[in-house]
Amino acid sequence: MTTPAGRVFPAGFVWGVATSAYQIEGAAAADGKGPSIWDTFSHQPGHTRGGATGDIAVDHYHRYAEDVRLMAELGLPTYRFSTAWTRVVPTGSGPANPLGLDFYDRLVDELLAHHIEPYLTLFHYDLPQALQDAGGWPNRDTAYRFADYAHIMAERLGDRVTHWITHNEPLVTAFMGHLSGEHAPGIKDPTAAFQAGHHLLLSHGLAYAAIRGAAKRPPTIGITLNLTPIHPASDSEADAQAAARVDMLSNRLSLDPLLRGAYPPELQGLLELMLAGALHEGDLEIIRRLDWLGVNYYSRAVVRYDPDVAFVEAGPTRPVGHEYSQMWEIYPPGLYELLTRIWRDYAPSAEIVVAENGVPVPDGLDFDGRVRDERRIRYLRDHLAEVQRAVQAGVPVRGYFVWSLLDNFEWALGYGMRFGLIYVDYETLARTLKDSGRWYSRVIAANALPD
Ligand code: GCO
Repeated sequence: MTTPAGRVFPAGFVWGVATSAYQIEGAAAADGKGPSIWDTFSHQPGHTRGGATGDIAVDHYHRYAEDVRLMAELGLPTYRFSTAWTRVVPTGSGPANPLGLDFYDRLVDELLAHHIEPYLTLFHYDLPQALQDAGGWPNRDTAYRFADYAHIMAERLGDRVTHWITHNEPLVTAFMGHLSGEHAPGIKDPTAAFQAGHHLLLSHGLAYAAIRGAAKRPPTIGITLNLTPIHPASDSEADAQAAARVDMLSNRLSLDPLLRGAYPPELQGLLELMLAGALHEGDLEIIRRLDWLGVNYYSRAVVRYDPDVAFVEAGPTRPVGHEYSQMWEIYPPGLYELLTRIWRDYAPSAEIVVAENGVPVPDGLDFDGRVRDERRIRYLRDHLAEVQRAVQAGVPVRGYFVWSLLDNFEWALGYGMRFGLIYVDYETLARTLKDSGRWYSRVIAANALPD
């Protein structure tokens, strides 16, 4: 059997799947784990759909060995997961909890025993509640506590873990956590949102240095950003400007400091106001430390001018005649647009990896026990074709991770959204490989898209 050259990925292309601690682990108070802001937030009424929490999630904490075996069956060469800060340092500062560290030690060993390379994310939204009580991300001190935690992790696991991710989607924490309030800690305060964003980026740079200082094997350290092409709803000048403003706050606000060492000059006035006292001399030098950039892509946004929306004066629209998933428009060319834009606008020395891509599909077990999630297969195939197009256009994309390995806790949306390559029965917690999982396994084995 031959594969047409255009369907083959570059040699050494990194294939993986991604998860995060609070979304899968459960065991919310086991073995000395402290509470995080997501434990608090999900337990307060009205924050999550159906009052869902991550108390049990998919019980990965107790079933990790089974989950690693499933990954091995899929032929996965890498696995991206996050560690829960409050397992390791229950109150966010002070001594480490040996039992929490032991869990990640066991997980890493289990992965390596199955020839699966860990990609370890240090922060995926679950800030220690004790640090929130002391001011959370809007408090500069939190950035230094994060670096201490990074040091502890690198000291313990840096002999076996090479690939590190400091933060997942810092602007989601900043804006959904501190402006819209849809995510923990549920704050609605623009100044807090911008200051949280700056301290998250600062803590990335501080953690970068901490990991380098403590890891025994030379690490590669990245950050993952949710990036979204922003398109205007019409040809009007007002819509074009609205799109540019949204782009500034959702994409350039993190890309520019990380890859250029400066905030977008167009935001100077706003940031002087919002970051008054928070932006210290030297911060931008610290932030600009990066070995690789993880691009999380799900969809584009189409916006129109709306003077009633604070700051951006722009609101979302849903173009008719397009395809939608349960959460967003399905728009594969957006991934090509994003990858080529990053390359064209920034030419980063940092490597580029697609660190999350996936789709919620309301799938379920058929009569014969199979999960026929054809829409997910189509989504993944169409997006991987766009990755290939970007590679052919000269963008050095090094890898691709599917969100997610398993169906899991989708934050404010609870368990309603299924993103997994593996189906989870939330009553029994039984795992069933979906058709998309089988399909992805073939892609990995061939390092190519099937015809
Ligand atoms: C995020 C996270 C994931 C989500 C996924 C689907 O993007 O918020 O990285 O935790 O589950 O993106 O929304």
